[in-house]
This record gives sequence, structure tokens and C-alpha cells, in this order.
Amino acid sequence: MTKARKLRELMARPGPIVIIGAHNGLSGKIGEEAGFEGLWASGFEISASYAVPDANILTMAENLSAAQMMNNSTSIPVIADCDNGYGNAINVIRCIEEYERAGIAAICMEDNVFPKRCSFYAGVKRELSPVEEHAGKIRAAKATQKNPDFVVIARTEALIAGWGMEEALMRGRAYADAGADMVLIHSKSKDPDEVISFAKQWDRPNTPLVCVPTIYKGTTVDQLHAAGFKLIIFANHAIRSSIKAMTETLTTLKREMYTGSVEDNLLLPTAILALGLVAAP
Ligand code: SPV
Ligand code: MG
Repeated sequence: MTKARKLRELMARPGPIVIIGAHNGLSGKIGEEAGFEGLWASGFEISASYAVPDANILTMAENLSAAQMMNNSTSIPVIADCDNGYGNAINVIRCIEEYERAGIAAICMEDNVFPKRCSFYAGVKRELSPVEEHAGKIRAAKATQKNPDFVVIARTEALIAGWGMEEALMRGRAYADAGADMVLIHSKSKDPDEVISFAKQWDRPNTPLVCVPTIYKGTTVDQLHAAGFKLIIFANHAIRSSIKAMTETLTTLKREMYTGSVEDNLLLPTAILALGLVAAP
């Protein structure tokens, strides 16, 4: 069964789908071992793993290679964060060809202009692509995919840009009408009222909703699902926790200058094999 089919089966099943952000084969594998049903090849995580900002610095090939690593190391579907499709509709066509060829189940494209900026960077004057342009990219993606199960998610940044609920709804509807299989509404509000209000007014029942509760972090999956969300993405917790752990261990080691000082923070070198996180040689 293709991973795209697996994702379609999850979409057809009642209840929420919860996926976890990853940036390489190991983080993907840890996500699968933790019990998540799918992976989010997070632009934020992959960028951070290269020590560059989440701002369209990496090429499509670099992002694809990270998504492939996590796809190859796991049995669960990968949904790839393809930012704004790496350019215009022509770039989107190649993007879909390459991601589909690699066995990725789904891609997500947002309506930020190129170069995008992470939704949470402060002090950025946010510009969105014209709605017709992003709808055109969605149409190009759907016309390019060969496997009918491949999933295209359209994301609007209208609330992030401060363009208001009516704009967000208008854009979401336009992307659904252009053929998007799901619509992601993003928000940087500390409470979930914005996304819940969007879901209440959503009137494209055949196009399920997606959300990313990075900032409204007190809201549970069950609450989000009850509000109307089908797919919930925990987007970047793997890399944020690993940066914290690495920083703590390495600064302690530098200060204490003996390896025993950090032993309690570590796995044994053999544990990564024993845990099945890498295949036995
Ligand atoms: C990502 O993980 O790259 C995302 C989600 O796009 S967020 O960073 O929360 O905007
Ligand atoms: Mg992203």
C-alpha cells in the first residue's frame, strides 16, 4: 500500500489524525516509535537542522532529501511542508513530480510570497501572494499528481499576516474550490478562538481542516477535533527539545571538563541500536 493510500485511510477514519514534526531519519523514527500516525517534514525543523532561518533559504532538493530520509526510515505517511512551493506554478509542478516520485504522501503549500518568513518571526512586514496565484499553484499541483491518493494541503497565512477572518475564509474557500484536499488555517494567537471561529464558519464540508497548535498550546487535540479540525500538527517539538538537550549537555561538559558530568543526560552508545532507532549492521 502506498503511504498516500495510508493517509487517505486515516482521513476516512473517524477521529483526529495527529502527526509530529521531524527533520531527518532519526527524528522521524522517534516520532513513529512515540506512536504518531504521520510525520510533518517541517520547514522550520529542517532549516534549523542546517542552522539557517526558516525563510526559503534551503532549496527544494535539500528539503526533499530530509523528507526522503524520514520517509525511508519509517512506515508512516510523511506530509511535507513545501513552504510556498519554491516559486511559481512551474516550480510547483516539479515539486509535486519529485515529492510524489519519492513516495511522500502529501505536501502543504502556504500563500506567503517568496521568500517566506517563519510565521512566528517578529518584526516582519508580511505579504501574501494574490489569492488567484496561490489557487493557481494548488490547481497546478492537483493537475500534476499521478497517484489520485496523493494529498495536497493549502495553507493560508491570512491571520498570521493580520489580514482578518474574512480574508482568511475567502482564501480558504478559494483554495478548496481550486481542488485542495485539506485547508490549513494558521494562527499565532495565544488562545484558539481565532482558529475555532474559522472552523465554525467553514462551509466546504468536503475539505477537512488542519491546524498547528504551536502558540495556542493549552488546547488539546480532542478540543481541536471537536471544533472541526481533522488533522493536527505538532510541528517543531522534536528539534526544539533536542536543541535544549544538546545545549545543556555540551555547556555542562565544557564547564565540568569530565565526561561523567553529563552521563545522566545520555543514552549508552549501543542503546540507539537496542531501541531499534537504527537498523543492526
Ligand atoms: C513548520 O513546522 O515549518 C511550520 C509550522 O510551518 S510553524 O513553524 O508552527 O509555522
Ligand atoms: Mg513551515
